[in-house]
Amino acid sequence: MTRSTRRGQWGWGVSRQEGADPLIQEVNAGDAAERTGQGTGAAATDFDGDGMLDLIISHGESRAQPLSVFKVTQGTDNNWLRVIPRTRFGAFARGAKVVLYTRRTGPHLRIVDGGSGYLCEMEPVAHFGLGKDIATHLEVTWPGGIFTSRAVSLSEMNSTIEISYPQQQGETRNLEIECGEGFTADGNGRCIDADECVQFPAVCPREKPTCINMYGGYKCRPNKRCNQGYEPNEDGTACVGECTNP
Ligand SMILES: [Ca+2]
Ligand SMILES: [Ca+2]
Repeated sequence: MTRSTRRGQWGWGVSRQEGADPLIQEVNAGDAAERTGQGTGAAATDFDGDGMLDLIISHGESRAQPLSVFKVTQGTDNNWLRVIPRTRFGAFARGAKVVLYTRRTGPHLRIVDGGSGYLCEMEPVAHFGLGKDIATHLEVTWPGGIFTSRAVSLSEMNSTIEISYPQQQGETRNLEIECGEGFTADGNGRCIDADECVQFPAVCPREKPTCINMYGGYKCRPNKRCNQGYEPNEDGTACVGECTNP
């Protein structure tokens, strides 16, 4: 969405920070400003197959206008992976959940959904932009719960991987599973959180001796005594009411 002002063409940007609500702020559209386009919709897809998402904007709600295609010109040496799960009939598997595990940045999640916007439809592909990170393991869960997992080799980085519908539940290719830091493989080919507090009882330093297991990691906090009915908060800086089961 854009609007014209005396200062130029402005639109809205959305950015996300972990653990916080999305931040919505007005930004200058810069080179993406289209003063004459009757904008009606947009879709992100890898239009030219170079592994970077391009933006296609359709125009002309009430009259003919050409499409606009914006190509990304930064980050051309970053790693990426595109994953296409299929249904048992070979169609794009809408509703499939794809989790990609990496060496440094933990798991990345994509849902292959309907992806539809007004007069546009997103591609049914799980696209992962990885920066300098390397993918190691891939899990796909189809609607209905059937699941498969496989290793991702170095030679498969920066490519598109097709995932066919498994012949049987829990079909797993390659038993050498590398889940990345903070995760470990279970017996069914899934990557699960490693409980560092149990695996390494002395993992926390003396000044913060209490270990709190977290998804993909752990935290250490100081000991704190609380009155009956209260418990330390996550950081050990205050006492809060205990959660009780009804
Ligand atoms: Ca592209
Ligand atoms: Ca953990």
